[in-house]
Amino acid sequence: MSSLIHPHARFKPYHSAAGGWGSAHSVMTILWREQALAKSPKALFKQNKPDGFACVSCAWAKPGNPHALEFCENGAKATAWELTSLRTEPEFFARHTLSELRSWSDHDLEQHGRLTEPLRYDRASDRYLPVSWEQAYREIGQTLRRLSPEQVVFYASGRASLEASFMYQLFARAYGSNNLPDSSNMCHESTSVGLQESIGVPVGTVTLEDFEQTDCIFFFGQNVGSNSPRMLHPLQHARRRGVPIITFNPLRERGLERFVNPQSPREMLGPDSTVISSQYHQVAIGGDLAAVLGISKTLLEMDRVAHVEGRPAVLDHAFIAEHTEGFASFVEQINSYSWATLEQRSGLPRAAMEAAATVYARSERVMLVFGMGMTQHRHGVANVQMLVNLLLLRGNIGKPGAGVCPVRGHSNVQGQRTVGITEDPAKVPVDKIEALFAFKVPEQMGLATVDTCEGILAGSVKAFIGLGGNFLRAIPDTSRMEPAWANLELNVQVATKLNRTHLLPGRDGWLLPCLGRIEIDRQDGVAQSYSTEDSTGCLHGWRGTAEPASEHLRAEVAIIAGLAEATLTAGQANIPWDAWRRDYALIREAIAAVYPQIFHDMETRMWQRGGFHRPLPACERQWQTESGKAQFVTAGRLDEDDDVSVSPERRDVLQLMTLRSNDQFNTTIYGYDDRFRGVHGTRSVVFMNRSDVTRLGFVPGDWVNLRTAVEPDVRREVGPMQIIAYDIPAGCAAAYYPECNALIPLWHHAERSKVPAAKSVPVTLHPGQPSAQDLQRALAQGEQIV
Ligand SMILES: Nc1nc2c(c(=O)[nH]1)N[C@H]1C(S)=C(S)[C@@H](COP(=O)(O)OP(=O)(O)OC[C@H]3O[C@@H](n4cnc5c(=O)[nH]c(N)nc54)[C@H](O)[C@@H]3O)O[C@H]1N2
Ligand SMILES: Nc1nc2c(c(=O)[nH]1)N[C@H]1C(S)=C(S)[C@@H](COP(=O)(O)OP(=O)(O)OC[C@H]3O[C@@H](n4cnc5c(=O)[nH]c(N)nc54)[C@H](O)[C@@H]3O)O[C@H]1N2
Ligand SMILES: [Mo]
Repeated sequence: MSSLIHPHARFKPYHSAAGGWGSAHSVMTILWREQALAKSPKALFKQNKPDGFACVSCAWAKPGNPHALEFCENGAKATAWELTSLRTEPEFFARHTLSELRSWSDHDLEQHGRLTEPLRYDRASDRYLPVSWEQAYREIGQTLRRLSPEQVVFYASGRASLEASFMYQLFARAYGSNNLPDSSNMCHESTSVGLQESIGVPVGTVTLEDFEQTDCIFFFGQNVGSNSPRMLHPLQHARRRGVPIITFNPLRERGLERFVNPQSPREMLGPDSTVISSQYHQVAIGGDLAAVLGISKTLLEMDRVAHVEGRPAVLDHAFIAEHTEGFASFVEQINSYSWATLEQRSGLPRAAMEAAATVYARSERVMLVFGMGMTQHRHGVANVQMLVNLLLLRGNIGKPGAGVCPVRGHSNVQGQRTVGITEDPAKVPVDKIEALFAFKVPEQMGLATVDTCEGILAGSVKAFIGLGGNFLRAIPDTSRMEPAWANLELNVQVATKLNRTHLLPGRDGWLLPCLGRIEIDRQDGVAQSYSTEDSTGCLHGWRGTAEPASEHLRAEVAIIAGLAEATLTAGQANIPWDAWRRDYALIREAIAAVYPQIFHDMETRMWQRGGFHRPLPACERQWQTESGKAQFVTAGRLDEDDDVSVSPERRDVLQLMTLRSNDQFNTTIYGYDDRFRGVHGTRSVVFMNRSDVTRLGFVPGDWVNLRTAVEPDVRREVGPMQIIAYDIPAGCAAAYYPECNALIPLWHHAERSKVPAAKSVPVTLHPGQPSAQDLQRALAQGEQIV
């Protein structure tokens, strides 16, 4: 793919805090470039406000009393990206064939602007041509009727509202399919599986109020400064109250180190930033199981000594006895590992684990925050459950200021699950759906994301409908998947911007442009409202505030209704698609009828200041697990991969994590800077420990290709990339997603949750050949590689 390297590529360590002037500058640059404020100057003031719209970026909680500007650098970028004045109209496709566009970068495709009209792929000219909405619905409906339901997949990316998501899963099921994969299959599915088993709810238990009451916060594998920056405000307040924050991350992420609030004039002009983490432990990639076992081992020992000396216990024995099961085998597991093993596998000295344990033991109300660094591993589910074990040792679930806090990704990804987007029919109220809508919910388990990919490779999946997202770019094993994907008989993509998935249209490709969340959604002349659920299980109502990017756009709700009406035959179900399309309050009524406990009185409650919380039994210490207790779960083994030497000094195979820069939202690439990590103008880099660089015979600045070190008969390779010597544990490396997705074998996923193990890909390095152009650019900059 072209233009991965920008003419101004350079690497320079970043010494400032997260937020601050760097953030303000970055926001202004993108607002200016997209000319977004010219079109909708008030939009930023409405972001995350009771009378405004839910930010389209991350799923972090929205406070009841928001700041004047309740958004962050990356939220502002996401808004500007959607409100851009630029357009990708039918004339654009008249000028460019899809073969040509496949050489464009992710950034250039989306940056060209908003899609404006429905399009259909024309094989003869290799172009998208405009069509009418009616033709699109009719012909897609005809094809769907011809295919059998188990051959069709209904993907959802995690942005669509509760209303659209509820309709989407109903459409799929009335049609006859539970094939409802979504982005959480690549994201927090390890959390949903792990937490459900451990504490009887699939979601986190922490709310914003808990941040005000906690006395200790642990952070595992989440990059708050780039990926949920609004959380820096409650973290900053917590630090000011003296709350310790203990971080486990292979990289020293700037947002976890220091923060200057860009919305505080005093802080912006003053010399001080808030130190966020009081302890920072650079655990090896995949080393967290061992690290938490080390902390737990210390706690056991402290408890033993306290008992001998007649001091108060360190563990909460009353809680463990009354509320948990599995403690004895957890203790047995802890005792089975020597400190030498735990040090080797975690990459941390014993003293580091003891330091974390000491603070944990002193604290009465501990919260534990985590992200993709935990879930995207072969041991993703075990990681999540190990974190819960730690909390259970001192009764840190089900009391104020304590609990588990997975930071979700897409702004409504948690809500989509709540209203039925799941491949597992056992997770939806089948009786209610059947009684209300007069159809039989299919009993067969549907396909999640990895299963869908396997089905596409095998040819058993013949049609794909995407409600948002960039599936073909976000999944693993992209160079194996792309050729298979081209065989799809039907490919329907509902989207706001052009992306690589759209450039492989299969045999019959449709591109249906929809309204973004920030835009006013008028049905029969009346502006509609909608709702979402954030990362803390809090539900909110929202309205768009900007004029639509084009008069031809349709709302996601309208598109789903149109497709459903054209597909389902009379008598197949009794669902009032047209009435729902005209009045979203009726959809919410239907949601409340199916899920009364959560959604009763939705129409008033969703407008309460700060929204409302869905009931979570675990918060009341009611454990809806198999045993009726909270569960200590013992991890099977500590090794991430059998293929990688446990001793970092001897590895020619490095453990690669693929992650986000500060200038992207998933596959949406806003730009080529990763300010906090000191990278400017390029994404073609691999971060390595200096000792590994030398040991493997390279010097910083060398160009290398990365090759997957397992399954040698399949060549998986990406590059060339330039080596940056970086502060990362020996034996570990990091590079950017989605460019590296071709390296991840499809089968290399978490046990049980099937989340691709994007944070632990065993790779080897091979001298790479930069193009003459790349070299010239790099030399012209005289760049400094540190
Ligand atoms: N601006 C912006 N915001 C976003 C997104 C975005 O792309 N851009 N994406 C959204 C989505 S969908 C999601 S899921 C979230 C993702 O947000 P994050 O969960 O922060 O995801 P990543 O950027 O992939 O970074 C994961 C972090 O885990 C660390 N890590 C990797 N491996 C390990 C490990 O083995 N152990 C430990 N302890 N740490 C590890 C990495 O160093 C990195 O800091 O953000 C959401 N918000
Ligand atoms: N290697 C590696 N792979 C990963 C990850 C990783 O860390 N490493 N992270 C994984 C994670 S956590 C996730 S969540 C997935 C993300 O996977 P996806 O959710 O599939 O991808 P996105 O990049 O978020 O999708 C971007 C596209 O969504 C469309 N879009 C934007 N807004 C709207 C809207 O309002 N409506 C509609 N209909 N379309 C819209 C635009 O056309 C845009 O091009 O990727 C996963 N893949
Ligand atoms: Mo995600």
